[in-house]
Amino acid sequence: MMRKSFFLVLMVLSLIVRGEDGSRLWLRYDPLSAEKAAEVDQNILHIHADMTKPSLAAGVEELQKAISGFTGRVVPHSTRLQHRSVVMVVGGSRLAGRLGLNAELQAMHRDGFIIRPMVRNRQSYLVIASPTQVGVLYGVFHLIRSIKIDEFSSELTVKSEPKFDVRILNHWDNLNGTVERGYAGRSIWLWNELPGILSPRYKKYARANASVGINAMTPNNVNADPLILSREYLYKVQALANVFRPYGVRMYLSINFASPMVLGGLPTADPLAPAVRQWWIDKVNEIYQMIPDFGGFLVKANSEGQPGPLDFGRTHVDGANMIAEALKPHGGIVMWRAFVYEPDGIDRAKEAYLEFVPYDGQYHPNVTIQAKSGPVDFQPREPFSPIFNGLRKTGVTVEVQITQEYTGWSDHLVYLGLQNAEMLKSETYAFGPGSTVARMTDGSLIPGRVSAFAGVANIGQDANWTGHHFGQANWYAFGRQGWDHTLCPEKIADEWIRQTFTSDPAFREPVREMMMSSLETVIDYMMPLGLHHIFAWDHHYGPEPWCYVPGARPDWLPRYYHQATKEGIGFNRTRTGSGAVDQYEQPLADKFNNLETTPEIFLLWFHHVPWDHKMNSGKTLWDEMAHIYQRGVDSVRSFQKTWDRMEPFVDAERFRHVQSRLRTQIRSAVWWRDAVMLYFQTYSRMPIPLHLERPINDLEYYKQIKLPYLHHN
Ligand code: GCW
Repeated sequence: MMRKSFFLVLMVLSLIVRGEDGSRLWLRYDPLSAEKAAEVDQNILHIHADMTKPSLAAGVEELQKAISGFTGRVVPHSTRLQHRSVVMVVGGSRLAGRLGLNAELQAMHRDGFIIRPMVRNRQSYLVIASPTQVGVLYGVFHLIRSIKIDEFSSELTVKSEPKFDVRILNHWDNLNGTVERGYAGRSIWLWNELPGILSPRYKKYARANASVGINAMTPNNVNADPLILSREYLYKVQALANVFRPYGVRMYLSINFASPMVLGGLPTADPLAPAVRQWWIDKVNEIYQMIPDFGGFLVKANSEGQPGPLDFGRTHVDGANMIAEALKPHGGIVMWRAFVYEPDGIDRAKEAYLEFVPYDGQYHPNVTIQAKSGPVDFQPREPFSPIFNGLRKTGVTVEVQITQEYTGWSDHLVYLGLQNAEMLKSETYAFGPGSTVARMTDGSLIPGRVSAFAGVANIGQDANWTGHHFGQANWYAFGRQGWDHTLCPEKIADEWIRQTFTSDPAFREPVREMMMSSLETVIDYMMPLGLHHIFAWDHHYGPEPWCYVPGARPDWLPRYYHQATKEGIGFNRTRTGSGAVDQYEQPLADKFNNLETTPEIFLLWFHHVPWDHKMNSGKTLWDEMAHIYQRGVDSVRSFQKTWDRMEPFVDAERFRHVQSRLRTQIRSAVWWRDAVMLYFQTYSRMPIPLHLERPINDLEYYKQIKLPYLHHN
């Protein structure tokens, strides 16, 4: 009794000292209800694992930490198999043989795991087994999660395998500590301190990734500083890789295509020049000597001013294959980005397809073409990029954006698990029905190629890692969807809420509902009906559909995208316009080509539509827009009300933090609604329906908002 109350006092004290800053993410191991604690206490008395294996040792540490947090009891590690043990088993080991698991494990994905109750000699165990140590660690995290979300029992039986082989976070972090499009403070990589000083955050980061199955990362921006490949920086990279290794997070690097010139002093970076090819071979060998399990390179070439093979009269295939050849002997891969567009093109949405699809079949098998999910640029809503139905013999990777560059930064509550799911389950028809974007990229339909899912990270130095507490859900969901893209986003949100806040239905249900409507909400108040890229210049936070910057590339200006005139609005991508519809497979091409059959969510993406066009609701296009913008604003107001009702269930610190951000979000939503409607009204000349809210400022006011210093770091 004494011990118990002492333990409780310690817990409370540590909470007061630590505060509830969100730093524990979804890995919060707080005391369970007596009933749940008893269930754990009865079933998990010991842990048995080969502690010489680093990932198993990490698994034991994690499980001990979790259970002592849940029940106040330290579960001992035991070198013998004992009754009611959690037993960690790696395929091929003597133990796996004794338990008769080898054949089953051999047939599994290397990261997959099974959790299964087993009885041997009248002793019962809960076995966590995988072909690899890291797979066992994934199983441990699964077990911990199931305790938190009430799925645990002595009969827990699971078999789980990832859908994508590479589940990778791309950090857009610069070596000087700033983060491109980062809204959670400065970079977590303290390059100046490395390799000598290892921030405790590195291990926490790796552990959080492992808990959701993320197994790869690039620490540096795709606008890559060549310095990353210098010997000096490779030592720093190596130090990070060593911390990540037990957690199964493999190191990849973003590289600058001109590195042989900048670092190597060569006169060219021409991918066909023998000296250049040798430079890459030598550099890759050097890296593998330092980091034997190095994953490969991510390359942004000939895009937004980055150097690339086109600068030397070569193609993307020449560039990608040259680097792939250097990596191949080591089993490394090249993730070659397809985010390319030229200022003179007639339709930016068509360009990646035009540049990459003609070479289908020529890329080496260890190359994957990494394309943003939509054809333009991470807008609140886009149709899927047609490159996913164009490339049929090449590995293709979907890149999603976890950081909220175009969805209100870390100020707005937007659950992106929904956006990922919408993209991944889009039907491309490339090989007939069932050819979803997920199956075109996970290796099911194009076997023998790289299978990967990439996300641009939203992580920074902020105590809560992601700026907004609900931004954590986007990191979490990315990992869970990379593991299993068939998981429903609602289930993922529910899991996250239960682990991060509470399982109490009075909290969980309304908050889940809020998350589930949050994507539609941001689309409503920013860019509904297929509108896109009417963002303010450079910062991409607020609206600036009127934006004009003398001398700027036309495809960096909103007019290029909305094309508003007195007659109507929208980008004509049909056969009478840019013809982008024909980059889609039938029946989609015809469907998008026809105004009547185009889903209204993509109306202005594919069509230039008269202001008085009759919508499905019976309203004119103009009235419909007015209603939708208002709906978005109303919805954010309802989020505020929902959240305020949640006060009794949340610690004061996180409660106020989210509350203050919802206030910012409603101000932004009103700004968006007013600015966009007032601006387009100068074309439509139609009134805002009288029963809707009136704008609170005039257009001139909104035009003055410039936010020149609107950068979070
Ligand atoms: O969305 C745009 C961003 C750039 C980014 C680029 C890219 C890293 O505005 O900041 O650069 O995309 O994806 O390469």
